[in-house]
Amino acid sequence: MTPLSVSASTTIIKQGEVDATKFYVLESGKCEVYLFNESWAEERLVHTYHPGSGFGELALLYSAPRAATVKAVMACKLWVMERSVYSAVKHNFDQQMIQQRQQLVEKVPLLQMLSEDHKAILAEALEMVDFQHDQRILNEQEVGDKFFIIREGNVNVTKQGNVIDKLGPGDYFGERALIQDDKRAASVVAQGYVVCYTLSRQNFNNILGPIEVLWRYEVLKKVPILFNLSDRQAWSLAQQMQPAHFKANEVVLRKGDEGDTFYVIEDGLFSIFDENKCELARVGKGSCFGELALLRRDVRAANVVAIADSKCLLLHRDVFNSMLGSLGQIQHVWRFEALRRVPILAQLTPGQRSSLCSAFKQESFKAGKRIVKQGEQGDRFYIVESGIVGVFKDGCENPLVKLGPTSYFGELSLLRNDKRAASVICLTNVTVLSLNRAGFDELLGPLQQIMQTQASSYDAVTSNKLGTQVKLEDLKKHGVLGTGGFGRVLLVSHCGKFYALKCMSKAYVKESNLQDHVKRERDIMLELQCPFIVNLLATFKDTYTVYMLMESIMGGELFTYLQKRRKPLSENHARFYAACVIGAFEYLQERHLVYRDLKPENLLINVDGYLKVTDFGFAKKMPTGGKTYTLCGTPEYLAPELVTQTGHNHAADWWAVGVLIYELVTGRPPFYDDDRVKMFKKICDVKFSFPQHVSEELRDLIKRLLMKKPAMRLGAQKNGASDVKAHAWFKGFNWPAFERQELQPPYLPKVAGPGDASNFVIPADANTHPAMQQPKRYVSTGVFKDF
Ligand code: ISQ
Repeated sequence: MTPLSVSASTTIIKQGEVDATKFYVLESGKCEVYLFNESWAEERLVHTYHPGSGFGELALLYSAPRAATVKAVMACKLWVMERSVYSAVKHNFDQQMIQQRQQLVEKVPLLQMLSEDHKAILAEALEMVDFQHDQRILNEQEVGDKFFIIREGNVNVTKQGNVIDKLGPGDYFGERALIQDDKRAASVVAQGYVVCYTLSRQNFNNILGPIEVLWRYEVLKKVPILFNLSDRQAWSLAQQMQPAHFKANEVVLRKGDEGDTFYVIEDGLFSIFDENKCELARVGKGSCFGELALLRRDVRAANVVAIADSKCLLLHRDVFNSMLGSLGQIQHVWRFEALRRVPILAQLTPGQRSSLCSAFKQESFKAGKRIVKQGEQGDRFYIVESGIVGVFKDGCENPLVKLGPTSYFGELSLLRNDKRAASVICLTNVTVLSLNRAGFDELLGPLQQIMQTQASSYDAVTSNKLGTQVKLEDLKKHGVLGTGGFGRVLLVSHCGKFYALKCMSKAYVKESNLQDHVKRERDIMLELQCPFIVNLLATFKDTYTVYMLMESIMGGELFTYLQKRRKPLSENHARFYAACVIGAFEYLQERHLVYRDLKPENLLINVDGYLKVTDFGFAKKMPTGGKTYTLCGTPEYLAPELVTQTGHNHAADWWAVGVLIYELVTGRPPFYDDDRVKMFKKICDVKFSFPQHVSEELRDLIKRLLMKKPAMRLGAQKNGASDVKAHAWFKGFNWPAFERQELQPPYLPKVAGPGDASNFVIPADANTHPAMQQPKRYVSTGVFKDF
């Protein structure tokens, strides 16, 4: 904090001021707080600050306009904290705490085999508990389901009253409870004040799954020939493995025998040796051998003998094949799925995509390697499968663009029979799928028109899911669907079909520093094809504006509908809308995307009565175990970890689902308070109550979605959205019919025809609203060049 001295009558904070970033603590003097209100038409004194008071704390969190004016009554000494300093200090501290927890998790042998991601998830889920001197933490002979790691203090381990061990910080006990109900072998008693981290088996299972399956899963994920298995496939295989015991000196495999089983060592030690008794390797816990037997009928390449009494988990080729098909097929299926995510290929039929899978060749390149050279005649088309490549032109040091998974390159020289227009160099280790000219012509024929369009007018149309060429000037305008600071959403038509066209002023986007926001929205939405998400079809730009052409959803915002009704929804009605949001979030979570802006304003009612999520400006790709720190969303819907800015992930979306359902059935969000600081405190304390009419099932569901700890939240655990869909509140809800969109909706909006925009309420001042006027002149400096 930095000191600040002000003289009497200085205004320290001014009501309405935006971009505030400072928090103040008054050391000496006196300050007065004034509030201005339109109806009073004057400023009124509402509070006085004395030494020791702090004010302006919201500014540490985000740029909310100041809620009141604070003036010094006399000369004052203050201390000032800047948001950037606060964030840096806090972030540092939080990281240290997380690291400390992770280091403690590392010490427990049972947990060492977990992947780094899983360790991080577990570390976050640990609960802190404290004990007073002499308090019993565990009781001998009692069945317990919790394990403990000591954070601070010391404990005695006692058996029949005798101390048999002493444990201190970093030591752990009770870990067998994670595997099974076990009578505690000893008691543990606090010596002085003790703080522990703890987790129950039930919570562990909900978060990561049963530890014994998890352990096998982690081993399977490390076997090279199984790299391409999806998480779900590896998990189901792990569940199918059978235990086997081997005595010391027992022969497990003989060289030359035909093999059909794959072995994972759970405990013990094995020697692998050749026909000359020459030892090739010794392998122990967590290693595996015999994996080639999964791939093909073949003879064993070496002998394997148990050196000590050992335990293994076995997987038979027939089990593998019956569950997943052959490994060759798996590679195919995996590639088929990968190709589905390539936007340009989304319009191929499954049959066409399947032929593509076989025709594509997988190639790997090390970081720094050049795949395509500018000026050379090109004869291959590429899709990035993993890693990042840069497109370089004319010896320029910086890449023009970076391309990641699902992006493609090399199509220009094939389409135009021309030399390569740029070089493509790997920025990381990269795998690509490549296709030669014959395959490109034969299999990608249907797409060449689209590629041509994109290639020939990168400045007019950059991305397009329409399948036909649409030009901005061909769109006929019919009306306004929405307005905002960014610009407006218009109802447009092309060849008799109606669309929503979101027009964003480049000047506004640039001034508000939202370029990344807008680009991310485009990139993410173009990849999505989900019945519960508004489909983005094409993007355009001209001198002053960027445009997003979307399907038109004509029933209006859920927000408007709720306001018009003037009474909350029935639980049945809310269940249907909740199901739409759950459908969208399930789809996003499977693609490792977080949405971060759930609220009724962002839910549109389709003519068929189903909801669609719109506005993906805050959405972000987030790998498993990943976290992000940018504060975004609507205050009422923020999860505690967003308020405290301790890092958030998809669990914050499930929290917002809890808030939404609560708002739908009660008419207001659960933590609402006029005073933002109080509202944030209520969120962090998870302080809310239910009106009487809310059913027991719904109370339970909302409580499970509004869990303070993200890892404990329904939807954010091992089984993902399935847990939410299986909750008692959805008992009897026909999910399969719903997903086929055959379930009768609770409300059908009145829409006279595709051009009827009457469900969209445009403010009366829309024409005088800045967004409705000519866009501000702003000549792009290239920030939208790849839009
Ligand atoms: C789709 N249809 C109607 C209105 C819309 C507003 C914003 C985004 C998409 C839309």
